[in-house]
Amino acid sequence: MPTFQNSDIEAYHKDGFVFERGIFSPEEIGLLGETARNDHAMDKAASKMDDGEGNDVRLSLWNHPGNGIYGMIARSERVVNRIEQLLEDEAYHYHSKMILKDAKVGGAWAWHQDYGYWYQNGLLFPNLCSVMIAVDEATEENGCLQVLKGSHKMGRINHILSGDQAGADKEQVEEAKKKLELVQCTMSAGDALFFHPNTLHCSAANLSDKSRWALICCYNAKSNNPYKESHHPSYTKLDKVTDDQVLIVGRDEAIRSNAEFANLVEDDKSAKSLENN
Ligand SMILES: O=C(O)CCC(=O)C(=O)O
Repeated sequence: MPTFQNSDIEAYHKDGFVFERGIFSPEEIGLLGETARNDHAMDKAASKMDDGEGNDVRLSLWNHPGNGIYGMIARSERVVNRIEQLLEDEAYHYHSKMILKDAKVGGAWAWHQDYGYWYQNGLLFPNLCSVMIAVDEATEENGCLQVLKGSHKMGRINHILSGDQAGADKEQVEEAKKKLELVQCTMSAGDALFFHPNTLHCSAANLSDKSRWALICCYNAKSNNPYKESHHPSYTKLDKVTDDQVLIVGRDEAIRSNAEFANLVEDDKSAKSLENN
């Protein structure tokens, strides 16, 4: 079964991210894109978050992976085994989200660390990992993810609310940009980027005429079970599925869009809790 090579794992720990190109085939990622674009429940559940610069970022989020194609991807051995190599622990699903960065109107994401949000949720250690899977091609023009290489080694830095987003302390980001390489994470549909929760990342608004949708699945280590309840789950055993399930479920129109979307506006306190800091 394909997993990360030692050199990939070393790169992740050194840089705070590692790519796995073509982890999903064109048919698999095509089925994911088709499911998402026809998924009225997901569209309805999508929340808009003000990016503080006049645009909105739109995303749908769910806590449990479910049995649809989203769940088959998040639970697939090819993803979860790699996550477990990086976490050096059993992984459980913390949440997944579809970032709906639409052509012309998709907003920007301010520089932040995911742990800047998740730290509020009773997680003592930054032993989490996310995988961003490109549903559409991601280019500089349509606002691909940007990361600061090695920034995870800075530890968690202060975050303050900017629009509806938690933004990392701007002075520290500016200084970090002088020392660390900024990487434009251009991706083809089906590519994956695994990244550390303290990796500083952002993305520009999508002013192009091509949408940039992406699925981001986030995992926590079993040993990092949160000490208090939050809007994201505590340890819940993740049932891995064999890699062939992505196509089997994706080709079945009756079940492929199964997901229980969370109400981000009501439930998400990660960024909002910074209001009182
Ligand atoms: O999709 C993007 O451009 C950024 C998303 C992101 O940073 C996040 O969900 O934490």
